[in-house]
Amino acid sequence: MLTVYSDDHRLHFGQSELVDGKLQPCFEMPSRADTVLARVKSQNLGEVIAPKDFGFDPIHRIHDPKYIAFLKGAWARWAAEGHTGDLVSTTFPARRLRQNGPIPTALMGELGHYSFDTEAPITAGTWQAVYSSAQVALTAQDHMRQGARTAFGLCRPPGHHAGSDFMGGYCFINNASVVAQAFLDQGAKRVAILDVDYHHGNGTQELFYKRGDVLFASIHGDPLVEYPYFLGHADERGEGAGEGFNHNYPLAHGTGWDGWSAALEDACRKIAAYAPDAVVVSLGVDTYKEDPISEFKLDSPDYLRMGERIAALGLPTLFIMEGGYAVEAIGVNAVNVLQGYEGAAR
Ligand code: SP5
Ligand code: ZN
Repeated sequence: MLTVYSDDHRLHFGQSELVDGKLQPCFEMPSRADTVLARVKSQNLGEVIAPKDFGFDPIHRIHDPKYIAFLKGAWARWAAEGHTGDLVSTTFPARRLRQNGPIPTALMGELGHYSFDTEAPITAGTWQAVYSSAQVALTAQDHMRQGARTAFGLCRPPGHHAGSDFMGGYCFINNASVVAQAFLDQGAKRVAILDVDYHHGNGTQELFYKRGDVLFASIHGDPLVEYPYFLGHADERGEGAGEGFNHNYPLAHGTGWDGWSAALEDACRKIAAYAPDAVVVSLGVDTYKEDPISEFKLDSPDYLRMGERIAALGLPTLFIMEGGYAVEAIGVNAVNVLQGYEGAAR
């Protein structure tokens, strides 16, 4: 399997995040991608290539160009104001504040408008890392356009919490959604996105909620008790043309492979019935038992089984890296999914 990877991810390195009332080093750190890349190489998964540049058009198919322009220019504005620390929003338009009023002109106000939490710090190199992460995904997708049955976009930063015009949850550009749209724009009639990250893919759900050409299935911690809290319940089934094409599997803290794999089985049956031309997997491995911010109990061999079940769909499948914070283990776990897939697909 081809892996696409760029060193540019290192340019995004948030200093700290607020956890349990204390500023701690960001869980979403550069060593994550290094660990996964090292495992790809040590397992001889296949060739590793740098991304090509597909420009802004495929990104603008998913995200508001005004949001993207804001992301691109935010650090320069922050630095011009004399700041050197991370740029992080602290004010958000909650209920009964204006959602669609004038966009603030002050940097912090505009940032709040384009954010839903404090977990997507903008640093000096964030834009370059974010742009390259999207190009990593698009290059992996292009490899499949040229005929490959599968590919791996080793994206960092991740993307599934980012919506059409907001960042949050360590995410800025929704890489999985960008490539799903790219498949459609190249002639696919239907694409399924299977989100196996521990957290609900709220951004992805929002982007395709009213559309019938992308089915979204997500297996995640129950939002009653888990981030991102405000989306991801089982009764969110899609709207309008999208009615019936959104499937959420909220699971209890402590869920292990038995419960998790039952949800995967149901999701895979929904995907098979939908008969998509391609599957995009939002590949988070924060479901691991040792993950520092998560409460599922998957073990490393379970990820082989995960890949095998996805392969049994018999569909072209593009894997896009999302979360996973047990840095030592995420290489083994992510690559186990890919090797499970390849072993079963061969
Ligand atoms: C891409 C992705 O996986 N984003 C996840 C963002 C989740 N951030 C929420 C962090 C909350 C951590 N709380 C941990 C408490 C440990 N005592
Ligand atoms: Zn996650």
